[in-house]
Amino acid sequence: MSQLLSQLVAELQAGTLKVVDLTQPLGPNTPVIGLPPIFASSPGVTIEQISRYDAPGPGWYWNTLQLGEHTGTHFDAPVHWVTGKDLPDNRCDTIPARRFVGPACVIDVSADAAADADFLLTPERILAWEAEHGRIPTGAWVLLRTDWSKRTDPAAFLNVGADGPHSPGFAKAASEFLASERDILGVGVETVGTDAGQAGTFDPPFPNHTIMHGAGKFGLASLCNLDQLPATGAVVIAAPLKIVDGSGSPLRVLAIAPA
Ligand code: 23J
Ligand code: MN
Repeated sequence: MSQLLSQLVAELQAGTLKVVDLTQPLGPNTPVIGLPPIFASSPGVTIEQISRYDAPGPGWYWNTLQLGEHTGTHFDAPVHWVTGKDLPDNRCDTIPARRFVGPACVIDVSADAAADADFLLTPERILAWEAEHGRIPTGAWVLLRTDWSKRTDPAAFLNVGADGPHSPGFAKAASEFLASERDILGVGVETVGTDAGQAGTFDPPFPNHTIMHGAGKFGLASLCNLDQLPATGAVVIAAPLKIVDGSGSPLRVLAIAPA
């Protein structure tokens, strides 16, 4: 085995490296994004039993799942958005697997999001993060820590008011900066989608989806446990199901980090 892989295994077994699960539980209580009623919506999770050591299957237990591609902790492929529809290797089954693994840059804006549910990350804030932690490296996953995943009540998580949902995200200029001034795999967030709650009212609507996917970048939504990661020094593995022509997929997101 390569020295590096032997050491990886040894450090995982010794506990000097830890595996952090960045994934929310997936089930009937998983919150799903609400869009304005003029648009079609995605269903929640339905789990129907096929058998459970009973007449339909005396020795085995299994279920049928029904869910939208963009449910719970999930991956957004570039083909999800009209801006990314004609890019090469833009869907779940055609993205090269090496693009699912990269170093994590965790930008902590949890205090800002606690003070303002509509907080938006700016390019200035990214540059301030880089002044402290170094330049965002090639092939990075940029993870926005908001602590939003600590809102375990679905109503508080979706935070829908009379004027629509309120949750933090990216200013358009921040998405543009990350998509064109840095060479990232994509962005990850703790909220239900990679755009801010109010982003349907922005110009363009849903600017993070528009810009990231137009640039061939990926999205990760509904992450958790970002507070267990260092700002730099973790590696994230986020591999969607190989859905044929898939626009996205629920997935298990894992980080390997110093313990
Ligand atoms: C469709 C339309 C708007 C949004 C989304 C999907 C998502 O957040 C998603 O899951 O990709 S904002
Ligand atoms: Mn999505």
